[in-house]
Amino acid sequence: MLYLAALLVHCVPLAMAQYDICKSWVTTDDGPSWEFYACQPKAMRMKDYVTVRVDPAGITCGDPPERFCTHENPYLCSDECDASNPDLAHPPKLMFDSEDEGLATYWQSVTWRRYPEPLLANITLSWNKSIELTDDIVITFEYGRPTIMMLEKSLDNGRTWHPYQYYADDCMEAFSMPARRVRDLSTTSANRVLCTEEYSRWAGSKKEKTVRFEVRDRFAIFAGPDLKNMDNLYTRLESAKGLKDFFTVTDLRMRLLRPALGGTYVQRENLYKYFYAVSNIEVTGRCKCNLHANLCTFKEGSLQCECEHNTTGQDCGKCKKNFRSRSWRAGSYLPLPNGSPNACAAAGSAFGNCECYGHSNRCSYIDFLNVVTCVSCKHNTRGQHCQHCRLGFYRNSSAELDDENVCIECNCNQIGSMHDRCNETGYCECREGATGPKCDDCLPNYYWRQGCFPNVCDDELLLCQNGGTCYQNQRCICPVGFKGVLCQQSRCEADKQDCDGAPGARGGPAALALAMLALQLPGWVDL
Ligand SMILES: *[C@@H]1O[C@H](CO)[C@@H](O)[C@H](O)[C@H]1NC(C)=O
Ligand SMILES: *[C@@H]1O[C@H](CO)[C@@H](O)[C@H](O)[C@H]1NC(C)=O
Ligand SMILES: *[C@@H]1O[C@H](CO)[C@@H](O)[C@H](O)[C@H]1NC(C)=O
Ligand SMILES: *[C@@H]1O[C@H](CO)[C@@H](O)[C@H](O)[C@H]1NC(C)=O
Ligand SMILES: *[C@@H]1O[C@H](CO)[C@@H](O)[C@H](O)[C@H]1NC(C)=O
Ligand SMILES: [Ca+2]
Repeated sequence: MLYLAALLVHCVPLAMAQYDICKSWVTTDDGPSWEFYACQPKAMRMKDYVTVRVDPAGITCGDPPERFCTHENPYLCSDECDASNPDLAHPPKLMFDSEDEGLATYWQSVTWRRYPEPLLANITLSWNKSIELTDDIVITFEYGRPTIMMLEKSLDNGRTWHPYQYYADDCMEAFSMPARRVRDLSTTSANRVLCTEEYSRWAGSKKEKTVRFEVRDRFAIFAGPDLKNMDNLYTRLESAKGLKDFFTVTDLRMRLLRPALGGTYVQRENLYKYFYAVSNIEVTGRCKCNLHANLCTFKEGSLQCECEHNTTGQDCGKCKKNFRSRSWRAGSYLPLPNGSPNACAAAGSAFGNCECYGHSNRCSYIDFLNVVTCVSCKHNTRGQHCQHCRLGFYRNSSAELDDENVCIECNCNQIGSMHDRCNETGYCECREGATGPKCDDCLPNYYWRQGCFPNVCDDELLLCQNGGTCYQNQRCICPVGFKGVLCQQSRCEADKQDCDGAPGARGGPAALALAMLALQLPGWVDL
């Protein structure tokens, strides 16, 4: 009987957990069928799936072996850290092991023997998976908690980082921030990043060992002190912008900036009592599956959602192939109590026979044509099923029809091409003399100047004559006394008066100087 009671107590919270089934087989007036619900995996101990990295290199103690002492026993420095001896080593993995009762195992840093250079260490936890925190992050320090540290998070597997919480024994001094407590936050500030002094003051290294990131206290703002009113929390998570993301991480980083000082200033004569030692990092959360899965499994080194609702991807973040007749959407906690599955729909199932390849989520019936057609095709598509590319775009041959990148802009050169359309391989239609896929090059014997023009002169067939030089294939620069497109014409022959009237036109020194001037000044030639 006692056993049964215990079992019941244990089972009740599980049975009552919301959103724990994705579908159920129900009998309705139309016969039995599946009914679908928003669903999420159970919370897990995330430290079991984490990869850890400690920076900088050489920050872990024991290589070379080193002695250290404690704040309680500052002059008895007989403890040793030795990386080569398993009994005396303190590698990072000891932050995630399960400990026998009473026996703490911990990662430990080198001591602050380089004081006054700061003693800095980063502990980076990576999951390669989006995690939604469901309980406090609890970091346990042996030998005292840091007097300054910072918690950072990433939402994109470590590409970008954001501050999550600041910790200091004096927030103003360390971060120029006023000290605040999560308990004092309100509904509008529940996702504020703050600095707290609660976990950094010296209280004896045995008494106060933990540093927390308070998830529960933030949840309690909506769900009440015992988290009884979870409905209100779920409603807020759905409606308050950024609130869900605030509790979502792919990576966490503890930046340890100053070790415990034992409640006084740094004592230079005994730097062997200053170091970091972390025995446990507890992270409780669930896989983020966008409310499309109630299971999350560890496969090939990463957590993965077991997606339902015809979704797929590590976070169930897209529709399965052939289930893209409308755009993917996350499930919703609302309406209570079962939420909305927002399942992906098979082609042909959602709107009669209208497939839009995921480029539209609206169809419309056109009465006089008796067809159903997709409305407002996105991603530069068009057509009844959004199956064509808009004018000015062409089909990306390496993308499926339901890919967002299915249509590529033609990008035709405005001057070199006839119009901004292109053929199926992206080739534009060129004006005379232009060439290249985008018509931004000229054919041989053409030059580019706001379009392609045939060469006037060149070094092969259209040679400038009588000592003239070819300027950028556009014109011959003729010596004085000659003219014509190729300087082929003597001014005397063309115009007797010109010849007779101009003194020295036949090659006096003044004419030579003028000719040289002409060669040096293309601007003058352009006239
Ligand atoms: C810790 O990480 C931060 C970035 O989050 C970086 O700027 C800093 O240099 C790192 N510190 C160490 C000691 O590696
Ligand atoms: C991260 O997860 C993805 C998807 O499961 C996987 O393809 C990739 O190899 C993983 N990367 C690492 C570094 O583990
Ligand atoms: C997903 O597709 C299958 C057919 O492969 C269908 O039986 C099932 O009902 C679909 N599920 C949802 C949630 O639409
Ligand atoms: C074509 O589609 C593939 C697959 O989605 C994509 O990786 C690629 O960037 C697309 N090409 C262009 C030019 O957009
Ligand atoms: C597109 O135009 C280019 C150049 O005219 C040509 O080589 C190519 O075969 C054309 N592609 C198609 C599919 O017509
Ligand atoms: Ca441990």
